Amino acid sequence: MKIGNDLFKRAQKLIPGGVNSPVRAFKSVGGNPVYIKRGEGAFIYDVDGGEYMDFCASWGPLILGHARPEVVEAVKESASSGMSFGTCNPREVEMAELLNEMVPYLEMMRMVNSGTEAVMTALRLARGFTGRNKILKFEGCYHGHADYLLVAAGSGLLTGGITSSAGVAPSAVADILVAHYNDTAAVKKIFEKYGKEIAAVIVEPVAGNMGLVKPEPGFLETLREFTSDSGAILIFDEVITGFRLAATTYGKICGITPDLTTLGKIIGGGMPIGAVGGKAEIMKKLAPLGPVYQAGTLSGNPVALAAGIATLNILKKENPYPRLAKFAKKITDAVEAEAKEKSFEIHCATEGGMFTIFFTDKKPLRNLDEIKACDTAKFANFFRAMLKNGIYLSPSQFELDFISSAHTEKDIDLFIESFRKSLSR
Ligand code: KE4
Repeated sequence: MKIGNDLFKRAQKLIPGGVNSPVRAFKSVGGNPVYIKRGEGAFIYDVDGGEYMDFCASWGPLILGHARPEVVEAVKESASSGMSFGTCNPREVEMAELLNEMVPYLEMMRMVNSGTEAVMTALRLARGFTGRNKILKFEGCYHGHADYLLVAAGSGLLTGGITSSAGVAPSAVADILVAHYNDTAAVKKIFEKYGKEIAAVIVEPVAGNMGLVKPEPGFLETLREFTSDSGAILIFDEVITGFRLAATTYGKICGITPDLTTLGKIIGGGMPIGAVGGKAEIMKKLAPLGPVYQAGTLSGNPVALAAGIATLNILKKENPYPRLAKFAKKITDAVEAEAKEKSFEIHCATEGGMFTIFFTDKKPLRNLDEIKACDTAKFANFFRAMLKNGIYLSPSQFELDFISSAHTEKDIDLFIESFRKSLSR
């Protein structure tokens, strides 16, 4: 780890915490972060010659594995014709038509450069469309780092043991309402009290930013019913789940149509990207058509779209999802069997090709309070043991692990073997 450690020392002099995103800092798992210089298929390689089987997938985008040739080719071909024009470009039309074909309820959409920007745009649209201000979000969900969303947020905040950030003016969060995930009773009370003042409800339809927490039967349906009755906008934040569980959105899978959807990660194939889409009557409020302003120098960047379009077309053609789910199930079964056999307090939640190994005996985990009971010290030891065994997990108990289409059956067996070894250590 010598070269990596030297790099980290240098980085810390110029970059806060040495990282460009807090959750990469290994703060909650201990040790110095790895410095990855190359990825190929299911594997990533650090600057000191270390090789790891990757289950973090850059926090979700790399569903096809690293350096998938067709995606790299698409980027090379696009970049060789120019990086960015600040004009309309044909790939914007191709991406919009592809997303609309794969998710028909995205009647219109706009490309941006991150999930945060997609959520900011969706919430400003909801407020502009309804003329209302209040927003309901859920404890432990993370929707990017816009001021007013850093309340009871998951992901890096939770990992860092905080759930709201300094530097956020009280006025910015005055209109943010918070309830526990899966708490339909609380949602009912909030709508009884604030109904006509609520501009939007935003939710991760399958929560990933407190580790994997599934919606209980009726939870999402309740959100759809109450928002429809009160004229509030229902936003599914599918930055993680979009194209992760099928070649479409979770909204399509579960049969609940949100008014707006935010996307990111997979639709960029590893390049910076985000998108907001949904009902045309809402989307038409966006400038230059309507009064809700939003903009971006590199929005619809042709090189990023080339990577995303190539990725989505491969997902459409290859449909890797049943295999991803099968492999995740194999891991879950092994974890549960080990827990039972050795009475370990450990539990693996899974949805499609996503999973989280929780260090707790509680299952299923329904909300942030239950998640907080997890033994993060045990998780940290487990993470480091797996790293020693050449397995790179997402470096936080409050995140997801992902299986890519590049992982083979043999890789999954190796994961399970390493899991057993790491647990016994
Ligand atoms: P970005 O601005 O990081 O592209 O997207 C924000 C975002 C929005 N919505 C959901 C559901 C998200 O999960 C995210 C970002 N995800 C985290 C990891 N779970 C990003 C990792 C990081 O912050 O480095």
